[in-house]
Amino acid sequence: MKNENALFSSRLKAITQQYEQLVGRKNEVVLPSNGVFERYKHPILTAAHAPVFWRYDLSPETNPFFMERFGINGTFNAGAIKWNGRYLLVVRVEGNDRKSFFAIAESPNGIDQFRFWDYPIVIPENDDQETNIYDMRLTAHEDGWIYGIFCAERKDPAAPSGDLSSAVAKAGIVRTKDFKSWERLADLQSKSQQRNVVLHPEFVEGKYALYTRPQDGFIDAGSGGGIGWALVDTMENAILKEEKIINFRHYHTIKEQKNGEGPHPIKTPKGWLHLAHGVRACAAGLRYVLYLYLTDLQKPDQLIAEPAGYLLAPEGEERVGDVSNVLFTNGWIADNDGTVYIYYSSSDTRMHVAVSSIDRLLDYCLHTAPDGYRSAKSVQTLVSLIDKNLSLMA
Ligand code: M1P
Repeated sequence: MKNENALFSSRLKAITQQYEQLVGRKNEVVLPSNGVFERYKHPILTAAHAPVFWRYDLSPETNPFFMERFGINGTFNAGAIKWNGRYLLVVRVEGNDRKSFFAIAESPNGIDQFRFWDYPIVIPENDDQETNIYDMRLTAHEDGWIYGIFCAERKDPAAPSGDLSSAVAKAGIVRTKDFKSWERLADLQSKSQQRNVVLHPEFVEGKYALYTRPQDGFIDAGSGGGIGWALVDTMENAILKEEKIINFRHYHTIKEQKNGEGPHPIKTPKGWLHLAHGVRACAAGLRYVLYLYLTDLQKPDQLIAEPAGYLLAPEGEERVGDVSNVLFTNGWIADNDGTVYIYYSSSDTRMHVAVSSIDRLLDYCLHTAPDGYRSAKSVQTLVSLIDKNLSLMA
């Protein structure tokens, strides 16, 4: 028992030290960048950022070997908001048991020192209890509430017996004013399955406006043509009546398989700036990348500009994780000085930040050629740039 207590003390000390070093570590900008955004060297959140008192029972009587009692598998796909001067992420935390839940991590500067609040968010359940919840988008709406829309996943009741993987995705809705107490509203009613549903921050035509992602199945977007747009009368009993596609999928692009709105768009002098994910299929499986598009200020459902290809794609260690070759985003923060913090996760495992500005992202959106959908068009774009540059260099 004496030895076991010594073991307990030394393990507690070592693990607490390791945790404090990790959480207090300064991040470092990676330069030179491509000019559009800067990546940071370290992930901002990993499974090891989960507090020691979440993972371990701290009593030597009930945990004499100081072993993990609640394993954390990943911390990813976080919604983001600036609140009382602090950078908050509502993180998808996944346990070793494959269940996801939400927990808030807070940083003083948006790029490092993210620390989880003591308790995860307790999301109230509706009668139709879901099995898994994940990927919350936060919107501080002009009605005064902060809404969180997330994927509520349940086993498909129509699945044949023996099929233990077919599921149904619906949009769950909660709202808060203090990030401590959360009110659960009815799930969004929709004819098709829905994931990546996002609330626009302003009323449009006196209604709540939603970005949607109609999908035929749990994984396949199928006949769902891309990112949708719908107006609903109320968030208390939100019903999707009419839905139209505003950002289409296309053959042989980064979003041929599926796409989905990221966080809610940022209002800029030149339009609403949108961040989304696009998915294509290849021999290695699905590849998820992030892209931007711009829509009209008065009519947020009208496309103004969309650069060809991706803004951010997995690099280095980002390529590897639970679901490899994936970048996903559902959070960004635009500061008053125009700085934009893009929070993205890699391979369903960890969180990162990339920093840009509204001016730079608008410049990228408005001055990068759109997709011509054929190699010949891409060559034309490149040749005109070379012509221009060679004449400047002559
Ligand atoms: O595993 C990659 C992503 O797969 C899904 O994305 P989509 O909604 O486009 O189908 C989601 O489960 C997402 O959480 C996950 O990161």
